[in-house]
Amino acid sequence: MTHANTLTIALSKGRILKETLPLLETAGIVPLEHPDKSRKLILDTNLPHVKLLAVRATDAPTYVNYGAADMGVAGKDVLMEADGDNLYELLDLKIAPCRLMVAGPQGAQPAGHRLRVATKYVRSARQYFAAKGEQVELIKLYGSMELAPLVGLSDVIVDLVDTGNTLKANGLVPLEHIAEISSRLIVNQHAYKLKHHIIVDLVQQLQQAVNDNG
Ligand code: PRT
Ligand code: MG
Repeated sequence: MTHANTLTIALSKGRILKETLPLLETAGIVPLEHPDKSRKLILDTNLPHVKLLAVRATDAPTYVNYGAADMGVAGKDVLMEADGDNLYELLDLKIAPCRLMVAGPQGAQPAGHRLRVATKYVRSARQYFAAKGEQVELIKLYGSMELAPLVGLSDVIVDLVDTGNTLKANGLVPLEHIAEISSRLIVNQHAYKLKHHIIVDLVQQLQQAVNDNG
């Protein structure tokens, strides 16, 4: 865990960061340099005891789980795939919203084999199809999932859908809804005990900022 008088917050770079900064600002935390423009990975803020870490979206839960960051912001999709024994999920920040879905060609039918599912979200996909009692073959990919059904690597994909434009551009359609996704505020359980005051204070301010947001 980080020093008792400091608070370290792991922020996912990319679209989550963009939407997190205004919330933090409403809660009174402003980085001294813009995280997208700076090459620094540890950012000082206007509050001397608060530091921000710029991490890859999929890594945010890891920093918090091990206590290298006290708190963090991560997509629910990432949290569902991550080991989070030492985490609490404190708040739905309602940012970066999207849906985890099964998608594929219109009327996708397995052709004499178990349904082949390509996805970055192996754990969520396994759980989803197991709950339906459907035996599937999972193929792990790290990106561009939409390509898989087009070249016969898989029958369907499990991926995030927002506007649906990416699916449409590749001739795919959403088939089944798995989960609503948004970004969550997470905290290390040990830090939550030892820095209770400062954390509860920040959570209250962020809750207010989320409510103000809509
Ligand atoms: O790039 P890197 O691998 O470092 O991380 P990343 O790509 O996971 O980061 P980033 O910045 O893209 O943010 C990821 C987080 O944003 C996810 O964990 C989600 O919680 C959230 N989010 C919200 C999304 C989307 N909406 C989204 N639409 N993440 C990804 N997408 C992708 C989706 O995978 C698909 O390729 O956008 C495409 C679909 O968008 P539409 O609008 O065409 O439907
Ligand atoms: Mg991305």
